[in-house]
Amino acid sequence: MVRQAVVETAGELGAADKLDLLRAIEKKILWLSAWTIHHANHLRPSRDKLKVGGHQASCASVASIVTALFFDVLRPGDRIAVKPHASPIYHAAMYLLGLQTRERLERFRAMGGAQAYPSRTKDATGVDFSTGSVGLGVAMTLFASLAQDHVRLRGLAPADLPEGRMVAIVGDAELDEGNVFEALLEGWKYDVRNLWWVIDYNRQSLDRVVPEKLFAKIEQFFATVGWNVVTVKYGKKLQAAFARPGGEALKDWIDACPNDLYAALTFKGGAAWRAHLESDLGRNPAIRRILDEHDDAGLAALMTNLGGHDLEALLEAFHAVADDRPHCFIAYTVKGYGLPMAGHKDAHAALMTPEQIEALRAAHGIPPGAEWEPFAGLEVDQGALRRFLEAVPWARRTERFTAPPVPVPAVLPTGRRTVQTSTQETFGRIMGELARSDLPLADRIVTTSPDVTVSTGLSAWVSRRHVFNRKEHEDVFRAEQVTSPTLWRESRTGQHVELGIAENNLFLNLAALGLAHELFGARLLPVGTLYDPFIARGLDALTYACYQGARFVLVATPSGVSLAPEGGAHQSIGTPLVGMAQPGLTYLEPAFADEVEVMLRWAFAHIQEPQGSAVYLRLSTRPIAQPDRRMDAALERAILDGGYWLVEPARGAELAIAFTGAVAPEARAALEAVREEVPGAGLLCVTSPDRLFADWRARGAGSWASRLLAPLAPDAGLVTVLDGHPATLGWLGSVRGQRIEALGVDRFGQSADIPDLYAAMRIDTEAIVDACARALVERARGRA
Ligand SMILES: Cc1ncc(C[n+]2csc(CCOP(=O)(O)OP(=O)(O)O)c2C)c(N)n1
Ligand SMILES: [Mg+2]
Repeated sequence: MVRQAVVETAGELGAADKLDLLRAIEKKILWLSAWTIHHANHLRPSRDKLKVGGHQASCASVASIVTALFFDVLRPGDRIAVKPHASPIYHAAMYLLGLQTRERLERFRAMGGAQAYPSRTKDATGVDFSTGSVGLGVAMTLFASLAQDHVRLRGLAPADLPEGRMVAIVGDAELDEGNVFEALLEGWKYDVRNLWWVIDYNRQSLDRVVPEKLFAKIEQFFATVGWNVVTVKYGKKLQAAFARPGGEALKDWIDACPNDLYAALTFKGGAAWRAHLESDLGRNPAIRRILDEHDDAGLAALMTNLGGHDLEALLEAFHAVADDRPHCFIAYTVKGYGLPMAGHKDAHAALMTPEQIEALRAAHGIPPGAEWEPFAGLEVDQGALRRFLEAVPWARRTERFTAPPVPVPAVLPTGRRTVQTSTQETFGRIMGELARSDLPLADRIVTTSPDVTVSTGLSAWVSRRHVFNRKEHEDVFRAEQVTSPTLWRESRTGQHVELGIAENNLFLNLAALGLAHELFGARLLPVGTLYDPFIARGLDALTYACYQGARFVLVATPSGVSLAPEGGAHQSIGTPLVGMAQPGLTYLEPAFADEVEVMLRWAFAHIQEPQGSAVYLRLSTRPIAQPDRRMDAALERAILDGGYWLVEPARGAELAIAFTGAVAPEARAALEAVREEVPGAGLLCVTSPDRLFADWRARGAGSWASRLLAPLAPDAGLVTVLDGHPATLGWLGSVRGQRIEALGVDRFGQSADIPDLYAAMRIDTEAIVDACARALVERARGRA
């Protein structure tokens, strides 16, 4: 029977009617998620015979949570990360809201279709935060909340923009990822607000049903860092059963029931529940009554009536929140709830069979052929449902803001350069000058670093622009006249976000700050610093930030073995390859101070361009002699295109040395030595292996690399060298089919000074000269 939902004159629904509509939505998105996955796996022709996959059980687990949040609780300023494996049910919710198309659902996990995991960049609409690598989307919401505070407290956000809650729907196994706890601790330090994590507590991960009583630990962890923990354990039916005389015994039994037994009985159904309850509690007259009053199906429904599947219980919990404290909701659920694999330990990747989906279709009252119809089989008034969906507050929001770009001046203030200097020192100096300036650019820069602010060159910047904190705090050392070059004043308008040592947090913070223009309508120019080797520590989070299209400047210093005595375990080798291979990130590595100036200015513009990217500058602490030259437009262009001749080769030259970064003195000395024998040899400074390579791949013979190498003889020898993996530049030999000697670092962990280390790694002058000799011998052999 179709139930008429009464729409009151004021346009407000009665609570009962709203609940009916929400229940219909819950049922529909459960169906659509199962059907979308089924369609992709069974009905769409396969060309490669690979499993398509999708997670019907993970979706079912959050059907009620998704319904409650998206269709009733969320408001326009709120932003949400949905656990990766709930992607189909999330897309189903967007479909009902008119934010997703049937075509894209039909192409779930296919080119151009709805993505396997919610994707900010690859899904057409609706996604605030990508998820996929578990734990990262969760923690991202915490840093998004900090970014929101930052733009609001600094008065950068548009005045009419509502303050939003940053919400995550979290798989319980995501809490096994350490980065979640790194974030929690940081959030506590910053007194983070407006943050909700809703944990889908189905007590199942991929492989198994977890035996631990994890909820107790979750409660403790979160309480320790100042969160409010709300447990939504039982639904209204079970609550009513417990309230009956003698009902306590049933509650005690369920509370004591091990997770695996509860899951197994859920899978087996009513008869199995009855058998167990009868044997354990059958003599209790109250339990007897409950058993007698329910048939098997009714008993199964009662016993699995957990809070996370009870819209009333969930809505009550969500709407009861009256403050902006961070909230963790532990919503008890069953993985696969409402589907045949419910409770099975292998539910994670289980796919319903054609027979099972057919039975579900029938049970949902959906006529054959109407599987994609949004309202088919729903026992509510369709007009009322349509009006309700059209009025869902969260869907009527600005999904992405645009913020005008911040102008970048033609030259940055750079201060006085010394004759011998390092690229790191230069970076620090420019940041100090920017801090001093009244450029609008400087007002939008926000720096952040995981406890290496001072050692990566940000002292001068921080001293002038201060550390961001909701609580103001003077530099006590300064007040007590203890001298230090760095003034550490914390203020609500500070422009540096200091993090504890946790590189995952750095990259998630950069991801959040680097999306502030889209999320919060305020353009920030984030600059993150860390030691280059520790990129590896946070690499997945860096990938995550780039995948979301976040824009920031990453300054990694020191790098390579050139930090020398400080080195050993702090050496980085493969980071240039990371920089080249990472989509959404452009890697540049300056050798000289004037290159840093050019690159940094370009970076501030590039991160704001629609077709731009994040930028990674790999810097060094090694002071080196600077070339005596004036920057001009041509040199600038060449630096940004990826390279220029520091010493021009003669036309038809038979040899050239190409180098990147801190090995400039060795490369220059080697060239001088070689020029005695090969006067026409040239020295190529490769300022961005990444840009040079990408351009060569795109344009081949017309590329900058090809044009740079054009003066050399077709069979000239090339020697490449850098303080990093030799593959970074080794490809240069392919540009014109030239013989290559690729020098670089391929071993790790030895402390020493530069002469000893460079010799050991074979990137010193002697090694370069030797490589040149080999290249010439090979060339002669090739000619003979
Ligand atoms: C970093 C990372 N490691 C491994 C995986 C593979 N993986 C996908 S889901 C999953 C288990 C997730 O369990 P839970 O978070 O409890 O989700 P649910 O039970 O809701 O499906 C694992 C290990 C992943 N996606 N990301
Ligand atoms: Mg789980």
